[in-house]
Amino acid sequence: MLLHALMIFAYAVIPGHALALPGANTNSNVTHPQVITIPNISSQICGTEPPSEELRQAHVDLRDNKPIGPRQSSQRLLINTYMHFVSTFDQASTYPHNVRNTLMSAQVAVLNQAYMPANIAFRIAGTSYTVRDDWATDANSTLMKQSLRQGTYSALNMYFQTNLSLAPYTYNPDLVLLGYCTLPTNMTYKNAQGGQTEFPAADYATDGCNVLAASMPQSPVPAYGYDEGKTAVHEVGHWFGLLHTFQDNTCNPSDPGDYIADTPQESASTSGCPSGKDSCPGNPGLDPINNYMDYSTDECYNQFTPDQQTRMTNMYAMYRNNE
Ligand SMILES: [Ca+2]
Ligand SMILES: [Ca+2]
Ligand SMILES: [Zn+2]
Repeated sequence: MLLHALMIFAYAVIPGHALALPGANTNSNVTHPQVITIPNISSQICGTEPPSEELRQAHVDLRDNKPIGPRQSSQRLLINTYMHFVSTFDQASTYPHNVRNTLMSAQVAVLNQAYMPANIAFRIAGTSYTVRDDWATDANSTLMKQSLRQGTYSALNMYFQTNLSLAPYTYNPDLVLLGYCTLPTNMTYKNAQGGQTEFPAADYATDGCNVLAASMPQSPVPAYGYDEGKTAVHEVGHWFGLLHTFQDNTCNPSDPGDYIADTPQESASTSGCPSGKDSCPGNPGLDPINNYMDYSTDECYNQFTPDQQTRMTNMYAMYRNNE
């Protein structure tokens, strides 16, 4: 324990002067668990906000095949992806340069495998590394993203935070959050020449996905049950516009739910991987426990349905491409 504290001290201190990063609150008395346990509470799986009315309407229009906006061609989508690794001081020694690089490559490989059926691929366009306790716990999230976000609205920014928490500034492992992401919104307007112009980057600075670093594949501090990189797959599904498979569903056949025709109706999120789960027994199909947009554990996740694949590429064309 003393040795551990000294190592942190050595990292953070220049002889005679504490290294003070603006806004960084250091806490060198923290011990971090070897394995992170995610409580069986759905609010700690995904913190993505509910969809706007605008996004709901876009889902309705695409589901009903209304002629709105551009549709994605059959070309492969290649997404410029910026990966930002944000660590607390006490975790910095756990994630040295080579470990971070391994994690980010492994994470992109998992994303590429999961999105291959949708003809979507990701390439690392840039990376950043920050050691700041407040950002790593997701306090000052807006400032963090204003400082780190790269690229246009068509670029994916992912923030891998060592202590992503429901209660920023705390290190309580019971309050850990696996991830959340921003859903797409209209970021273009007609310019004086009648063409489409994108809003200034400052207007979408917070766009992107926050992911617990422990969910990355091969993490030295794995999140038990959620350590194969599938949290990022789920969150990026939101970035493309997908909703949860159990969204607003009471099993009433008229409930639009996730606005996806080929995911069965589901009234309750899944935890673990309970085969045969059927939260809407009167409606066709078992619950889509293997779907990336449910809340199952990583071993359970293995598919986006064909309608979800099409919806993602159409929404990308509608909201994010050509900018
Ligand atoms: Ca559905
Ligand atoms: Ca059913
Ligand atoms: Zn989610």
